[in-house]
Amino acid sequence: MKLYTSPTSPYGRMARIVRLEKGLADRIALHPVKTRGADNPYYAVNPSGRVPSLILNDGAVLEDSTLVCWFMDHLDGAPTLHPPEGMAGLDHRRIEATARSMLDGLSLWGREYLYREAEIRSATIIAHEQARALRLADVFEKEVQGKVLSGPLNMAQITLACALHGRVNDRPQGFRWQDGRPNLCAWAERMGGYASIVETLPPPRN
Ligand SMILES: N[C@@H](CCC(=O)N[C@@H](CS)C(=O)NCC(=O)O)C(=O)O
Repeated sequence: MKLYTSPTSPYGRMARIVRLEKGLADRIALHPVKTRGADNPYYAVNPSGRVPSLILNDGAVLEDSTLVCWFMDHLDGAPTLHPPEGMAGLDHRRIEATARSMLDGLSLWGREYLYREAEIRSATIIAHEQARALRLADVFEKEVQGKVLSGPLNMAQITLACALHGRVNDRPQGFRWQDGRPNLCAWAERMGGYASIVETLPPPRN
């Protein structure tokens, strides 16, 4: 099987973390790709052009970090990172969904800087996403003390880690999530104790 992702994608990082945590490095080869651009050869692999995508041995293309991570965790029939079925898994799913909401907003916000010149950036979008991200950082300042985020590694933690871990304060500009949030800082530091989290750190952007 082949896992396609860019080294900088936080969604791809989730898949790379699960691949390592589940001991799948020998069965799933990592294929680093560059996304975007006209005539990108990656479009022949995954027509949506998004990463991560996992190409199964029969050629099926799985895209979206949720599905890719679910598949890899369940491949051995003994999932360890996903919540249990039914209401027992609700709290895990609730926190994971909120972490994904933060990650989605941060990605949108970051793209204003990555792909738009200063003169065409939307101040409205930036302000909206900044306020959302900081509100959610306040939520997680409390949530990190709860069972789901302080217990054994799981998808909620991996999702939040990909939103925060390795991110310098003020990136995107104005995302000062570390300021006044000691619990969240301690949590992000604790996540740095996992080899899979450290090994998948995105390279620094200039
Ligand atoms: N919901 C998707 C989001 C994936 C996503 O947006 N990936 C970005 C990189 S961070 C991408 O592939 N962008 C390339 C493009 O939009 O063409 C997931 O969870 O995998």
